[in-house]
Parts: sequence; structure tokens; C-alpha cells
Amino acid sequence: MLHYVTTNPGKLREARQYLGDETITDYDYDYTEIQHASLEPIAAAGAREAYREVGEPVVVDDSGLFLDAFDGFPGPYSAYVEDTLGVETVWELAQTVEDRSAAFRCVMAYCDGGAVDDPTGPGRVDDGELPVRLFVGDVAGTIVAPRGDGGFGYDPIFEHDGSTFAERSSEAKNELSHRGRALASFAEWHDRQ
Ligand code: ITT
Repeated sequence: MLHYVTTNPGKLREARQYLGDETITDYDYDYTEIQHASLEPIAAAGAREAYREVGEPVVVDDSGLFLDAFDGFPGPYSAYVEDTLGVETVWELAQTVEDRSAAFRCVMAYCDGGAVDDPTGPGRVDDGELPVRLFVGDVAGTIVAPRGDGGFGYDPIFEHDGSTFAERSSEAKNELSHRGRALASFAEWHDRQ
């Protein structure tokens, strides 16, 4: 069984909706997040630590919101900024600039202790540590005044195609979101194993 390791119920709901209960089981574990300017090394280190904790195949999901006018802030610090400032304050910050374009990014990292059959498959990071595979999804949008009751985190202030992510069901969000795109490329690879 594949363990989806997260402390965030919103991420888990979307992963379950996409992959199905027969593919993943949740594992609530708060792995150490290393400090880095990009999500990939954070996810890779997290997957290795999660695998050592769980002892079975794991996937972790490191994601963030990147505002163009602020050179990608909060980016890898999105969870810290949500906890300390809050989503409303990020909307207030965005109102101080004209360019409110932004992107969500999701990096999923898979680790099964190295027993991956296909050494040349997608996203493989083999840098002398436990091999991991990375599956990435991005979506562009605009920061807007909060709307909608669904989703989680920054969803109410992220608009794409006329609606915020908080105005979509998990299924409708997965059809075009950063996480949905990362899940699609992960599932495409995983189904071939
Ligand atoms: P885990 O590390 O335990 O998985 P986390 O919530 O701490 O959970 P991250 O470190 O990846 O996750 O931080 C991501 C931040 O971005 C966090 O504040 C989330 O609420 C937010 N976020 C991630 N994906 C999102 C999405 O699809 N919609 C809205 N906000 C999102």
C-alpha cells in the first residue's frame, strides 16, 4: 500500500479523490521541512525521511503559492505565512501592487527505499541518497478578494478561469489544479509499475 504522508487534510482529500482509497492510505506524520528556495529539494528530503519513518512506499506533497510581484513570495514559506500572517493578509499585501498574477506549484515526491524497477523513468533523483521520483504540477491564476467556502489554505484568494479554487469541488479543482496535474503524472507512472 502507498502511504500519502501529510498533516494537511485538504491535500489528503484531493489525493484520495484522484487516486482512490484502493491506491493510498493516509499517514499523519510531520516530516522535517528543510529550508530551500525551491520546493523540489524540500519534497525529496521529506519523502526520504517519511520512508524511513513508515518503512513502506510513501508519497509526500510540498506545495506553495508564488506571487509574481513579490519574486515568488511566499513560495516555500507558504505554510509559515498562512500560519503567522493568514490568507487575508496575503490578499492585503497583493492589493499594494498592480500585478496580482500568481501560481500554485505542487511537487510530489515518491520514495520506496530504492526498489524502483525502472531506473530511467520520470522524475528520478538519484544523488547518492535514497532515490526519489518527483512529479510536478503548476497552475497560473490571479490573487483576488476571498470568495468561496470550499478547498483549503489559499484557495479563496486564488482565481483561475473566473472562479476561485474555493468555489470548486475537489473534483473540479483536481481537473486543473497544480495538485491535480502532479497527481496525473504520478498516477500515469504508478499505474505502469
Ligand atoms: P504537510 O507538509 O504536512 O503536507 P502543510 O500544510 O504544512 O502540510 P506545505 O508545507 O506543503 O503543507 O505548505 C503548503 C502551504 O500552501 C500551506 O499553507 C497550504 O495550506 C497551502 N496550500 C498547498 N496547496 C494548496 C492548495 O491546493 N490550495 C490552497 N492552499 C494550498
